[in-house]
Amino acid sequence: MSDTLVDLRSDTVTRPTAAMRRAMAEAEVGDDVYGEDPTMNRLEEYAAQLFEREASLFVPSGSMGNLISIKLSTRPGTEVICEQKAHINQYEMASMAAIAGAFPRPIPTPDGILSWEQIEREIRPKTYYFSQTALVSLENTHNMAGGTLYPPAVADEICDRSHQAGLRVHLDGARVFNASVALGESVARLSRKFDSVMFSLSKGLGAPVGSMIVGSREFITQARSARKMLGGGMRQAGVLAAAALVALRESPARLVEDHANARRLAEALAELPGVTLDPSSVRTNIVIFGVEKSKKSADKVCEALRGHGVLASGVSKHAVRMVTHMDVDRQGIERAIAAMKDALGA
Ligand code: TLP
Repeated sequence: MSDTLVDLRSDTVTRPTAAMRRAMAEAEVGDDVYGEDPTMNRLEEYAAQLFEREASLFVPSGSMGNLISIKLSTRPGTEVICEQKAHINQYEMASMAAIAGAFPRPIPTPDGILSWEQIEREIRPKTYYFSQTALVSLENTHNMAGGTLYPPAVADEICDRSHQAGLRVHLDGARVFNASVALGESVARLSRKFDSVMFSLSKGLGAPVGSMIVGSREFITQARSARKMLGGGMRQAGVLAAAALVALRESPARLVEDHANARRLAEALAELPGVTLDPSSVRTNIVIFGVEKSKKSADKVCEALRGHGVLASGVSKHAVRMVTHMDVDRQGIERAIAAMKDALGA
């Protein structure tokens, strides 16, 4: 372990487990564009059950899942209210504009968590010469705010009030299982009022590829067509579904370890001179901290860490992100802490 890299750049970097690889090798497959892949059909039924919804659809990536959901809930020229640092606003190649024709109306917040009051102020007046608000999109956990959580009552209120205002609501739940574990609520409970939900299989859950969209049967039927239009119709995709089934069954229970590792990391980093971080804000698997006081840029700190076999990512000039996951154990976390002491010259 000690000569391997401790890769904390993202929870997307995990390798499939032995159980996943076995399931992939043995998967029964068929042509999923014909709806004939039995393993894929099992996965889609299982995910729908888990979220207590009518149907679900496997998509190659979270970005495609968000794009399809946005495309189906907007028309060209309408607006999407989201948080400023939301993945859909900053990291999806402006696909909502370029492909769906929708326009983001981002709201900055310190912690990534929107309130109904903030959203209500941004809804466009119902006047014919204004573009109209169509959709509200929330991110739970919020990645670039440091894995922060929506209190369930806040998300519920946003959904209810948005619906009363005639708006649809999407959940970018790439890490909704992390939210579920941290809040002690089921993913079905956390997402029940949203019109569409995207969650990732390939982040904390550790599957090699894929995300899912969950919603009503009608919505998922439309999503299947949209996926085909975007070139996301897959053939013997059961090999991917087999790994995803293992991930969905086995991984949620172990996310608590990732959260404990992130908390240990945050508490140790917060002690270092040169680091700005409130460890109590770290509730899930993402630790984002400032290094401005060290007089080093985030890139310089990441470069120094790399020299110690620890990978992290710079998310702005002076902010570094470390994400815990199933391929980094407590020993790896202790190595990252030691490397940070050196990187900062502490
Ligand atoms: N996040 C990645 C990067 O793109 C930043 C990461 O390393 O965290 N929603 C959220 C909240 C995400 O964090 C991500 C990926 C996505 C959607 C997109 O998922 P993929 O990468 O499968 O397209």
